[in-house]
Amino acid sequence: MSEQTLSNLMHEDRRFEPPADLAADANVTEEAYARADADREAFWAEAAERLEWGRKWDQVLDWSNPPFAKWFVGGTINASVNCVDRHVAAGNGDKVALHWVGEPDDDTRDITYSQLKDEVSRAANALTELGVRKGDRVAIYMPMIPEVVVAMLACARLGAPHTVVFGGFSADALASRITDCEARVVITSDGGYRRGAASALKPAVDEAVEKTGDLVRNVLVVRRTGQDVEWHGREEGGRDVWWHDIVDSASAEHEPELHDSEHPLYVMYTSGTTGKPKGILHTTGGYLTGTSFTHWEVFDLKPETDVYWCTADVGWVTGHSYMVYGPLANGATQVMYEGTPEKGRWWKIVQDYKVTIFYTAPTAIRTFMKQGREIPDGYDMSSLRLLGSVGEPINPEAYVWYREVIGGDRCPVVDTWWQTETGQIMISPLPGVTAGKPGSAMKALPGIAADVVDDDAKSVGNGNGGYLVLKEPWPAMLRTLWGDDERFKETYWSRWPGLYFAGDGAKLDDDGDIWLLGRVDDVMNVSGHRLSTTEIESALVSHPKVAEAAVVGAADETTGQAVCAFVILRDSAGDGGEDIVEELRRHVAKEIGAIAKPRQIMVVPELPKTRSGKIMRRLLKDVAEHREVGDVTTLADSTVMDLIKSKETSAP
Ligand code: 6R9
Repeated sequence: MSEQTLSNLMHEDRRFEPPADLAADANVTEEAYARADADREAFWAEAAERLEWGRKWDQVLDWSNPPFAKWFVGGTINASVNCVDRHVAAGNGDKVALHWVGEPDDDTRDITYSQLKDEVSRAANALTELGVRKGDRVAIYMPMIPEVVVAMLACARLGAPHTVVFGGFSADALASRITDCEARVVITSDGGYRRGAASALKPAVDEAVEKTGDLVRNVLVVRRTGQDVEWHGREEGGRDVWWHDIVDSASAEHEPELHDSEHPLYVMYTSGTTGKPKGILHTTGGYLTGTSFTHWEVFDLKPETDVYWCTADVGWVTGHSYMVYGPLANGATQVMYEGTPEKGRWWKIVQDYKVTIFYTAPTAIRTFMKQGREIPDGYDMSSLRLLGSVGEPINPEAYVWYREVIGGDRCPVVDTWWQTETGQIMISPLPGVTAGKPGSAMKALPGIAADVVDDDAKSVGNGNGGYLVLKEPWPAMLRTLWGDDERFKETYWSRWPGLYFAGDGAKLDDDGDIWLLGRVDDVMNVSGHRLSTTEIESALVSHPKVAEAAVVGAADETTGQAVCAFVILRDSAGDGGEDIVEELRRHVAKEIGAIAKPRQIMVVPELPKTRSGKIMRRLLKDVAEHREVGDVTTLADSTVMDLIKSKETSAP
């Protein structure tokens, strides 16, 4: 990728220094980089010391059989004890762990660490009664209610790896995951609230369970909405059990077993891929070390005073690492919200609970930009002190808007790059150290070795682009793909020996800071020029009338690929005016160059996104190439594609 491309992405050249008070009292300072470089294993061992272990490890890292890593070898630990019991034992039992906010107004619950410990213990006893034993897999398919956290921690307590399937996924998606990891128990709820109405979950579980033969022995059901459900109770030889029947009556005493550091903690299936789902396996000691340490480091968490809120759904890895395991292991007080981001609701929650640290995705930020700043301006968000972003590259416009409008121009923004596979944040500014550049995730964190390389695995050096790789193992790394070691090696480690290939394109700027450019499969080739989708999207979004943009490369007879853009206009732009398409094409040409001018621009009401906020470009590509639209089961809202297609047929 050219110099030109880099400077285009960097047309916002302001730098934001860390606030002086934050820097003065930061959990992690500049010296950490050198300390970690000097002895990486000692650095991670120190991070592991923050946790409570049964038996200490004999060896920090066993990398004798790459790419299969073992961390804290010989150590024993229980994740659930680290997330609840030890905070109670330390005298923090009355501290709120979760400020849970339901979607219906005034439907809230505050849950302290002691209450959480009792609930987790009851659930662990109830699961034991259902025959769940160490090593058994449990599928969880639930809305954002406290019981989902309880269920996960109860599984972790027993050493029964969970696999959480996002509640918006179809019965088919659930069935394939249950089958792949052979889950014998499914935990779900009758339904949940979405956009003001109760929607059902149990029927999808019934359908999925039917499809999986007699694999599933029990379905444990939380009553959330009270809607009617079809019921096959145990008394009539069925498999359904109400949560309130067996969990509420179970004992709140549960003696936890210590598990091996490498005992499987959970399997998380990655979405958006075709064919058999990839089950990312995370284990216990290293994962908990990596997530809890980075949560404390990157968000500068002060557990005594901070109120932390990560808006991710628990069905996504961010919900696992930075809503459940990281924050709870750190004894944080956090907000958990059941609903979707309706206008103003999030900001009211920030105001009501005096949220200090807020972590969300660029797609949400761009949606709020589209609605206009009047909405957040109506709330008092002066409690905020730090903002985080995850899931996609954050374009400079969205970064600056986030910082100014949500963060009152005082909060640093940490743009955190990581993956389901990495388990923990890998590349991010340190809020007390780094002068942030809008659009850049900056540097690998202390203890992490990242680089950008060319086709021959050579470092590209400053000022150049290539592929993002990780050069050294890290504690929360995936251990394998569930049941498929070969595919694990093939997918991540085969391109260049000894390097983990993340699948992302990236550039190093002149200072050596990293700019993520999206998945390498999102790189287009137009008349022999490599163009990044991120760059053109960023150019489109910098136009005052555009709220969001998605760009795909569609097959083109003359140019190989052609740029096709889908844009959502800001509310204030109305229909954009007659010449909007031409206006935007000219704008891209001006920002990047004529070569990047989209062949086609469609103004659309919505974009197809996964629940984690990633735009599913392959579906847009289907539209751009006039094909039947592919599998939409992983979309947060599967009707979006119909809207887009109807736009296409009505276009002149
Ligand atoms: C945590 C999560 C991983 C992919 C990753 C990359 C993209 C995530 C990013 C980012 C640029 C960031 N990604 N964070 N790209 N800047 N700060 O999102 O996990 O769902 O597995 O997705 O998301 O492309 O490879 P996951």
